[in-house]
Amino acid sequence: MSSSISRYTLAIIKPDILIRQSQCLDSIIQKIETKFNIVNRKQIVLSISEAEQFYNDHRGKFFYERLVGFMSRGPIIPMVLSEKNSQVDSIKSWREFIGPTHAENARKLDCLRGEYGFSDTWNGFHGSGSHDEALNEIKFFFPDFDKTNQ
Ligand code: RTP
Repeated sequence: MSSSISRYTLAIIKPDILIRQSQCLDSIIQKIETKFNIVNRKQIVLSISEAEQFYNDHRGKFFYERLVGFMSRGPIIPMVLSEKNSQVDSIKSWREFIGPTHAENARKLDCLRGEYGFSDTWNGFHGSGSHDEALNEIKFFFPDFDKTNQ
């Protein structure tokens, strides 16, 4: 059973948090650390072409340009997270923790996007959607991350 559990996921604190709500960053990190170990973390600003590359799968969608513009607009904090409970899938758990994509839906729930998200695009947080996506996204931001752990 444990072989189907993803131990790591890639999370991002998006620019809306760092631009508009940087005073909340410490409490957001504390909240995250109640449930996840932060294995790797850095703060960077993506170029437009890096944001395009990261969101390449969304190319052609109506919100793509807005998303790329938003994600390269200010600092982001990518993190490799691991669930403190090793029996729990980190990818699923983090996605539940951040909640639904759209702010209106997220606000109905107890989740990070509900508390800190502004809109459908400015929604505060990213989480990998699958095991393969997590591997690729971790590699994108942390090329030296030890893959043998994954
Ligand atoms: P993520 O990949 O960032 O964890 O988000 P997700 O799976 O919940 O959402 P997805 O559909 O993959 O969309 C990626 C990001 O695009 C922005 N978005 N804007 N209607 C809109 O304006 C819209 N829809 C999506 C969000 O920032 C979303 O997280």
